[in-house]
Amino acid sequence: MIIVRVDDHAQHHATEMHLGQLIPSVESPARLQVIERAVHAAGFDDVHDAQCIELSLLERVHSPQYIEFLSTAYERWRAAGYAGDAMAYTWPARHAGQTRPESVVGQLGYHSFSADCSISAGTAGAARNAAAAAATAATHALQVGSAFAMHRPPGHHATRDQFGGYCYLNNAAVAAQRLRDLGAAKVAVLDIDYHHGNGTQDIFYARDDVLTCSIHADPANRFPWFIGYAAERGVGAGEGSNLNLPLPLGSAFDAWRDALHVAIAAIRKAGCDALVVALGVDTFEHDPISDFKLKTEHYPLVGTDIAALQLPTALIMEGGYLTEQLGENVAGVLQGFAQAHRGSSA
Ligand code: OKP
Ligand code: ZN
Repeated sequence: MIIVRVDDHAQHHATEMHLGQLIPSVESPARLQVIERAVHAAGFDDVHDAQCIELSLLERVHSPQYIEFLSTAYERWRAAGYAGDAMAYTWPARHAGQTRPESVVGQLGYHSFSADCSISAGTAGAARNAAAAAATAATHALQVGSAFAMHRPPGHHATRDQFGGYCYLNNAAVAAQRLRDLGAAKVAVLDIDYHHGNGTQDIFYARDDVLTCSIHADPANRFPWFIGYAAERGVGAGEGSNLNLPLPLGSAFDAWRDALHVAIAAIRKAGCDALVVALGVDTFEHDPISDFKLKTEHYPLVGTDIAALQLPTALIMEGGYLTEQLGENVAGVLQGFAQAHRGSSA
């Protein structure tokens, strides 16, 4: 398995509105340091730098207007005389129109859906590097069978033109689009993060060339609250190409693994020829913001189950917030996967 690394991620450190208090985001630079250490210690030494990502690929996933907004928002915020990180405080009311305000403050509300993250000085660059790592991993996956994009910030909550949930550019969607562009006819995105991959669902909702599957905490009681329900199955040509498997709060590995097998069966049935795994390990029993009950010993089994699909696979880093065991859990998935995956002769 190829490991794709990034530069400059530590310059992204967002502010988070957490239940009435502004705190440094739990999606911290330290997360990636422990992941890098554990992946290296596990013996994965085929490490490649992320290659630059073309704007044209990014623009197949995100709106040009949003990409431009992301890269200039922090400077505009500072130039307007505001302190701290750029953060929204107003979102469109239910029957508001679609007007995009001119002010950066208004545009922050237009281009985000939650106040759990902000745009800091290094956010745009780090988000771009993460998307680049995802695209690079997808390319390697087609060439050698599998690759892991080892980056932050995560991406699966970012929609075509909104950030939120610690996510700015949708790395998994970029990987899926890259796989399509390189010739995969039908791509599956399997999202195993604790939270619903709302952005990925949204980006591909009307398309039948990308099957999106997400196993997550029931949104009736967890972020992202308004989306991620089982009844959401896609629209138009995309009807039947979205599979949500919400689970009750507190779910343990047995129930979680049953859902994984349902998703894997759906991917098989759809005849997908490449796979993107949105790899979050905030399903861990001691994760500070989640409540599933997966244990460290389960993560290699997760990797093994996914490898059974025997598809070219790009594994894309998402969430996981207990830095103590984060690295071990991520490396566990990769090890289980690598042992069971046949790879490719190409
Ligand atoms: C990102 B990923 C409020 C917490 C809300 C939402 C969770 C975002 C998780 N302070 N944060 O899916 O791991
Ligand atoms: Zn998550």
